[in-house]
Amino acid sequence: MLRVPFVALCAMFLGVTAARSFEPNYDEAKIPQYQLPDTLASSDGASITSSQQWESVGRPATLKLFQDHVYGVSPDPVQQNVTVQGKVVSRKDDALGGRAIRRDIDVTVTHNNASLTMQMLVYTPASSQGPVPTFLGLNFQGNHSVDPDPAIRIPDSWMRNRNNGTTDGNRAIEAGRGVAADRWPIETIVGRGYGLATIYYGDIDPDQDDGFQNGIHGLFADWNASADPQTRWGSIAGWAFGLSRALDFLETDAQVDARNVIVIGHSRLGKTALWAGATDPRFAMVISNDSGCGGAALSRRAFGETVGRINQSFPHWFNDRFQDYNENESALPVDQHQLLALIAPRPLCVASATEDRWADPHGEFLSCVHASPVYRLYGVSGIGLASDSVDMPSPEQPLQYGHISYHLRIGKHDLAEYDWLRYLDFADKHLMKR
Ligand code: GTR
Repeated sequence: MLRVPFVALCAMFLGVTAARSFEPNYDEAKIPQYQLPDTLASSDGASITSSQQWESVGRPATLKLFQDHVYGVSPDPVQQNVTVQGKVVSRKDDALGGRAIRRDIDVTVTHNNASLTMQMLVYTPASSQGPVPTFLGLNFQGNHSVDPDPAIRIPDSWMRNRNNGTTDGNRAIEAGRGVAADRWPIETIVGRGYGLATIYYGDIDPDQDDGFQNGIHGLFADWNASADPQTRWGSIAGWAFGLSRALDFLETDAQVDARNVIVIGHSRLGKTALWAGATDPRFAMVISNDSGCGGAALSRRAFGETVGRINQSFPHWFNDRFQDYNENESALPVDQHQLLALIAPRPLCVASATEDRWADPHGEFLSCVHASPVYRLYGVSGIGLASDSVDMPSPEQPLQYGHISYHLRIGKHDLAEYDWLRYLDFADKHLMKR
């Protein structure tokens, strides 16, 4: 038997508990002193003063920093000869009591003779005369969870065991039908003249640390092997890649106005929507709902969830280099306001919830403020407050003055009808008038 001295045993125990016990900071007074990277500084220190300069110098450099230090580098679909094909599997012209056309579509992504199929559920208003602006969002629990309609397919890809009767082990089952309908007010969306397309995020990549074996990562095994292990794509980048391939298909779809596709996501999928919007300028509008750490919240504030904590819980979401910034946020060459800046000048919604302190609502709002200078390069305002006030707006007093919308809903971490109504208003203002 191996004898371990008592002192060493105590030290081991303390080490383990120290690694596991994490006390989030929820006190503004205890936020570390920090200085944000200047969004408009180019690498030689000169200031970027025009949208042309931003697009030729600032934007590509900022995007590369996020690839190299945060989300990872994804394969280039053109260089990798990726093809995308859609096949309508079922269609109902009088869904939702005659209000919508519902289609269930297989979207197949092919690379090197191997393929991955994402099941996409698309609703468009039954009354629409032509292609409509459409929300595209990933869902957590399967397409069958967004509406109780028994005709919607149940995904067969890996799902986290929810231990609440809606899954059987790692599989989705009938009992999950409609369980997430509150998050997807489809009748309201189509009633306002928009389409909704949604995909179960596990169809793109399973949300587990599987070492690049499955899902979209697995489809690019050759590319992964040749990529830098420090910087290759994590799961957020994988899900965002899937959203872009979904958009490839929507560009060929007669019922969707592909010039007006709005990418939306909640929580980890809000982080994903932001990265999709940053990497793919074809998304006309971007929505981050309660995205928090690694999403809209400033990392340097280390308020609620921190970089160290997120990397400990979800090491597969980001690239491996992001681990260098655990408890070391100020060493990051970027912060999340620059992620929002990559979306300029497109309309962007950032939303928080009062009880969602884990996601740092104030840090999400400040990101909007500090992204605004890039919007101004395009002659539009960002958050649209006088002299970029940093005062937190009151709950449920949405700021929708400029091209960045911010609101703080009263309630918990969720995607609620209140949030959707704000997004629809903002889309009406910026997209419907086009
Ligand atoms: C939490 C995680 C958050 C957020 C959330 C979610 O556990 O700490 O960053 O992404 O999950 O996606 O539901």
